[in-house]
Amino acid sequence: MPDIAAVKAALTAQRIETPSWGYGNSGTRFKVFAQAGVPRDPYEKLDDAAKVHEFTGVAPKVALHIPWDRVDDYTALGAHAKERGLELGAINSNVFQDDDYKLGSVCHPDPRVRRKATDHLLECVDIMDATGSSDLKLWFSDGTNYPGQDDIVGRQERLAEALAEVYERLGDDQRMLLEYKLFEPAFYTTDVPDWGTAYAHCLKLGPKAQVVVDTGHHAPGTNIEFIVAFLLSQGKLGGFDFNSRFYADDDLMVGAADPFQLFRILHEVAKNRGLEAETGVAFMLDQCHNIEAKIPAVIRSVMNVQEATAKALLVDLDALGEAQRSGDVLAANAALMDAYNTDVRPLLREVREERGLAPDPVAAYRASGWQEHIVADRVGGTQAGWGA
Ligand SMILES: [Mn+2]
Repeated sequence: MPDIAAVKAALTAQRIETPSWGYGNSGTRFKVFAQAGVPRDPYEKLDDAAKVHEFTGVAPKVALHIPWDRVDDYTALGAHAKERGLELGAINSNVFQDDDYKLGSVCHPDPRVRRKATDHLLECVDIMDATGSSDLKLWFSDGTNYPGQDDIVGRQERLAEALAEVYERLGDDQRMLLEYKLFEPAFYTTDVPDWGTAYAHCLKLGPKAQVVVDTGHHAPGTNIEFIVAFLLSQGKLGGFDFNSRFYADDDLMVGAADPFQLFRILHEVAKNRGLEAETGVAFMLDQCHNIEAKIPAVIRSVMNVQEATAKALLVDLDALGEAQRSGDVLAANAALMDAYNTDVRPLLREVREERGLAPDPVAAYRASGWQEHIVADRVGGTQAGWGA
């Protein structure tokens, strides 16, 4: 049986990075719903993220999105984070919200547009230098809508050229995380549609290029845990963008639609040493809270990852291995199901209390008065929002 002290130590050591955009207003392509008290700038987003860390104890890193989080002085933003016990995490580039990018960014047929897009990615590395961030997260909306619109292989070559230039610019302790997504906004071809394409580019680039798995970016029925296990075994899993999907890229709270899938993913992570810091797997959230209160939703999401991780850590790997070697299909499956069906909430409450945290982070947040404070205080100015 797993050693409970080791399980608790792994849960205490796990770090879950929250996204700056999860604190701002967001919506669908139909409507962005504003909420009272939402941050008006990246500094206020960090103030909210600090509350998530204060009550969970495992969320000190905050991912930024450029240009949504553009500031004049990134060193000052880094200092603001540090004062609140936070660090700035992955820098997410944005080459999808400009008229120039109608036909793509780094894969665009026009070299001028490709230059502009690549320059933005290089600027993101400059920002990483200032913030101390180690990860550049790349997601490209590039693709085509109609058969014949552009040359599929030609676009891959343009992509490879841009990636190589950015890769060369990375410092020794920096890496690029290449994210894939099946479709949307392009509907016919997407230039980085799947893990295989991302993996092939990363393999060619070198050890500082790794794949990021956004759990919402697959076709229905895709076995994400297989992808995770394979990438981990090849040293190419850079991290996760956790969220949850019922249909397409829903960006709902992680574990909402399918907590069993989240458990299966985290079982592969735990089993293949992905929870060990030196493996370098970044556990990031990439979610939008359109209709639910934002800060408690981020806290809930962190807890959902913790619960799935705790269950994964409770898998009796000795019993599992024994059953697998002897071909005992039912016993092997039972080893996973026993762990999945364990109520780990008492264990997590204990882990928190042992660290001096409240056992229920959502209740502690609600009792803290922070929500009332920001609603009263953040009046006037422009609220930060998705796409703003
Ligand atoms: Mn993502």
